[in-house]
Amino acid sequence: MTSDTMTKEESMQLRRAPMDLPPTPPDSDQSSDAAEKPDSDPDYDLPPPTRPPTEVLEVDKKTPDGWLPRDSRLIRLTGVHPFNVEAPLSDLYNEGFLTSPELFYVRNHGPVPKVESDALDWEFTIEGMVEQPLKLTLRDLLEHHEQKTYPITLVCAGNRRKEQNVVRKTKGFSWGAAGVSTALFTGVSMGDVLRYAKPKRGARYVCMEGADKLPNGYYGTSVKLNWVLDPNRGMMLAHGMNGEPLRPDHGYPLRAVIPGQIGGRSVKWLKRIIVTAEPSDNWYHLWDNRVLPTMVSPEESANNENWWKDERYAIYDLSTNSATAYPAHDEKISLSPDTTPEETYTVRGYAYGGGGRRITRVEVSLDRGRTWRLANIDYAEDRYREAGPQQFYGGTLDMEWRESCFCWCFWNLGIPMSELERSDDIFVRAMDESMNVQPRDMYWSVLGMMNNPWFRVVIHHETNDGQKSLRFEHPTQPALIPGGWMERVKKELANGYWGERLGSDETAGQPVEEEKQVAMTKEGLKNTITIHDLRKHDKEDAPWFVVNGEVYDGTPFLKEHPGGAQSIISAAALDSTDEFMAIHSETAKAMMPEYHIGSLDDEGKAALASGEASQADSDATPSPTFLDSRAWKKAILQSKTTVSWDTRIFTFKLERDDQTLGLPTGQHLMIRLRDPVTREAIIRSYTPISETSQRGTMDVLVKIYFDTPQRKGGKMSLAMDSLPLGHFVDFKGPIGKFKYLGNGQCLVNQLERQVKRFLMICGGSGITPIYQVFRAVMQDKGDPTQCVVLDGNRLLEDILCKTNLDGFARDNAEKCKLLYTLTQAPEDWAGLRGRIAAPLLKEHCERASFGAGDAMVLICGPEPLEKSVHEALLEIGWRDEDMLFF
Ligand SMILES: Nc1nc2c(c(=O)[nH]1)N[C@H]1C(S)=C(S)[C@@H](COP(=O)(O)O)O[C@H]1N2
Ligand SMILES: [Mo]
Repeated sequence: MTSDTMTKEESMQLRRAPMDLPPTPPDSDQSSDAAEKPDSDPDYDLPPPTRPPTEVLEVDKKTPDGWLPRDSRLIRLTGVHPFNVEAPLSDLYNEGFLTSPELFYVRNHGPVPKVESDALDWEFTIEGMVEQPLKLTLRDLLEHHEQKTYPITLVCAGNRRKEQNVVRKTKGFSWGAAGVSTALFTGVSMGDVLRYAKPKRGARYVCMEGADKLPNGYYGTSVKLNWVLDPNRGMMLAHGMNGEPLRPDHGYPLRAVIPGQIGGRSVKWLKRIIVTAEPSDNWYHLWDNRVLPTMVSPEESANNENWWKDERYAIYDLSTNSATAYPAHDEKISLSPDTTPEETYTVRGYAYGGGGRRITRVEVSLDRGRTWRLANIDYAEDRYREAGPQQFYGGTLDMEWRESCFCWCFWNLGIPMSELERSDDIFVRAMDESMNVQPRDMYWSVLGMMNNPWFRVVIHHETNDGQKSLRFEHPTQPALIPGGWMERVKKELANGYWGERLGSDETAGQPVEEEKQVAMTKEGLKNTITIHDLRKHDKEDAPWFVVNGEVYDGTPFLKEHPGGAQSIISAAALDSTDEFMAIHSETAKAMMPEYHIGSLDDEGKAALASGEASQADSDATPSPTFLDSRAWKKAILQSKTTVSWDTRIFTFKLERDDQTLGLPTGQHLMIRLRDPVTREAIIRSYTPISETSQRGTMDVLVKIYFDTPQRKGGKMSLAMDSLPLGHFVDFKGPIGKFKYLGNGQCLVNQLERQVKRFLMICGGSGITPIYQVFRAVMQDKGDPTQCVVLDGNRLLEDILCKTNLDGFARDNAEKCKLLYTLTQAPEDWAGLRGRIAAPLLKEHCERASFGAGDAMVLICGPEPLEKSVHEALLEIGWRDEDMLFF
């Protein structure tokens, strides 16, 4: 039995909740109609004031979550959608021990399921290896089971991942240190409910599945049955949070809450519980929430799936962790001359342990770990324990007997100002009751999870007009927000090492090789531009775009841009750093100062970083065509066909079966992948070979440039080749300055041009854009345009699409001529021999033989080929305006 299947018999056995369940046992020392609200002034913490958001934010409106009001203070970590957010660290800390639901971090893998009917009718099943499969509703849970309320801290396994990403990019997005929050959860003991279903002998795991349908199935994972049945582990089926129903982002109306373990096990919008003999085989259980050994590179992990199947690398209990909230990042303290030696600053933050283990000490160092001082710890969770059993928010608060610690604690330490003034940084580390202490060094791994090295805040000593002050700097800022000492000293950081080189005696890693930098800003220009101004320039008449926080006006370059005006227009008012840097040569970069008009202000940068100005990376509502020139769209790799030893056809699944690609003939699209090793974005343009009318899928032909002893292979093609089936790739387009409209009618840079004859010259995989135009001409019987194709390759078997090309030629002899030339032709080869160069071109491609001004040459191939063809064509009478290089 696996988590994804249920036999017919099993589903037949499902029955409504047995109505003969014993009623909730009356509480021993409290009458059952005791006040639902806690005492007016208890010793334990009550939730902070909450202001539930009432308005749908503008950015959410175009997403599948466009119905859901949210708090605008939250920092978006994965563009606009799906919703993955953390609060600014100081805001989170200021909430206190309990976090209000609107600031509680959110980790959603996809759209939030919308509950249209009465939440009490929400159904879920308990199935698999149980004597008594059950179908229950939330109403059943409320009516027939004992409700409990207690505080639980949830932490995403990715908390603090940005630090890992700065050292070396992981496969995860950049959480700051606020991927953690605490709430009072109300619900039913998961173990109690499972006991009613009576697990069978041999059952060992409890798989869970949510209602959120994702690209790779419903979200799901598993924990051990043994743990579920252990009251000390406190696993809960929760419906309440801080005294109110769960909010949609946190699993409304029902979720699992698994204390002491990574947040990923606490399945939201819970629909199925499946008892099994093996761990979950859900995609998200296998490919997420693991700490693979540090030497497993992203590439190795993609090539060898056994790493993912090894249960030893799955993570459950949280690792010991701590962070400093105050001093906050960029906080400044002025040192007045009359600061007395006794004056102190109270450094404070949070700490948590895993598996219910108590944090037993938090230590602070001002001398990089040579000496430590003990911080004070406030265990707010213990005050609920001490309160004894009582009714609380619709459940029994009864923690007296439980020894485990499910919550974070807050630590603080007063430090004399004079000592801060003499120090360069503040380190903090925590230890739990098993003496698990946070490590000094980072343990980097492919998914960047459970990051917990000592948290270091740097102290900058500044003097302004004789006024001395201290400025504090955290390691990073979440998402793409710039800032933090790790960015600053990036070059000195190496895998596994927590910080700057301490001195020559320390074993810091090798510095990272420096990239060649080209200045792209205008010297002396000091203009700042607001997000508001930028957004006004989002149209084709005056497109502005942003690269590395600098604003450029693309208007004067619209006509000259080699990729066509559309490539600039598509970037209008957007941050196109990734694409720009990936595609452009140093020559192109050197042209940038000319178009530089100012720097985006900090607010604008933050807005772009959090995706507010862009819809990029969003899963917007599907349209009849797949491509969007202003946003990256994801498509899943469905199959890979080997065409020859070095060529593959990759078939990608579009969003919908009835969708076409939306690519005009003659245009291209961009493909974006991450380099499997460095995680840098790689972007290249391709022309799919599938027909423009094809629905549901597209086919891209790619020639793989393998590493050879002489030279490194092609980054993009190697990354494509190592892509596992079922993985996403990003697409954007159309781009290109040429369009074929049919019947000889072309658009070149938006200008119409009537063509009677095409000369098409290509080498190797340069055939793909040529083939697209050629096919359009051949398939239209009424199109009288003549085509001569000159296709150069090394070996006969290197000629791509040959069968199709030959087929079209056979059926259209009157309007087409195919010339293949090979540099290593077999003896019986009847075609041309030699490379595409002046002699061959002179013999077959004289302009005179193509008629007067109504012929055009389309050329696509490697750069040296395009260059030599260009020169040779000029010599035999062609003019620049006749030639189009793809
Ligand atoms: N159904 C479902 N459950 C889910 C997820 C999800 O995407 N879908 N994300 C998981 C992860 S990785 C985390 S860290 C927690 C986050 O819970 P929160 O969003 O309420 O903070 O939910 C977990 N449960
Ligand atoms: Mo998570």
